[in-house]
Amino acid sequence: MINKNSPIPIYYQLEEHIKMLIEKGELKPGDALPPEREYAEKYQISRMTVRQAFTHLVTEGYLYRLQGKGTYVAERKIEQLLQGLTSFTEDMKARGLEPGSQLIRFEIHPASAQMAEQLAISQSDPVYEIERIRLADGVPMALETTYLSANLISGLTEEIVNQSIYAYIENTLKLQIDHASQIIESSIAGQAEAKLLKVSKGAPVMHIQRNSFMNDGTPVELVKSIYRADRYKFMIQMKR
Ligand code: 16G
Repeated sequence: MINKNSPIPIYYQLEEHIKMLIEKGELKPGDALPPEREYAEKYQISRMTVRQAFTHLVTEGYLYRLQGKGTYVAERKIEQLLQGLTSFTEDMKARGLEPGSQLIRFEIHPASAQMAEQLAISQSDPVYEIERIRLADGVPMALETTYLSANLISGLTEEIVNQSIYAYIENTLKLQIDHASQIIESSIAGQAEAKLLKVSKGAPVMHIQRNSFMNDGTPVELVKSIYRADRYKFMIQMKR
């Protein structure tokens, strides 16, 4: 399996081998990997090389380390297509996962100057601010803060936002969400969000801002989310 005469670096060969075992399901999420020493002896390579391969796989999200315990296979990441404008509820259902929300905050307050501009409303107009932990099969995936004009998206309740906001907008209010822009930035989890997302402080996360609009350009929502980078990846198809 390891070819020492190959121009391909040994750590890379080991990485590919471990990835293959994960993809084939021979190593499953939560499984412990044999210790570095065992790999080193088995393939007659240095422990440094094994460590280098493990470290890359940790960075790529295939493995994770528990201090003093060892290295384990991580959960598979959810791959989200960026082409469609879908809701969290739709995304999870399409994957056979149970969508859920844990409501952290449900408030209505006057729009700040900045919020009024983003939602194209007047300053002091009422704005909903809704903070939810989004869950997939009960596991926190993202922390989402949604801002909506309370005059446009009227009648929201805690019960509604525990379900799907998009379903309420489209099926109950009969407003059509048409297009959106989205910005994705890398970051690390601060103390508060780490606790809510059940990751360690400093864990990699992605900050996502989505501005959604109706056909005529009226803003529908401004959403600021923090996604777990160990559970999510984004895919976009391109054509030249
Ligand atoms: C997604 C959207 C968010 C939208 C929400 C509606 C991203 C980054 N964000 O999480 O903008 O408000 O879905 O979900 O994809 P819901 O209909 O399940 O409440």
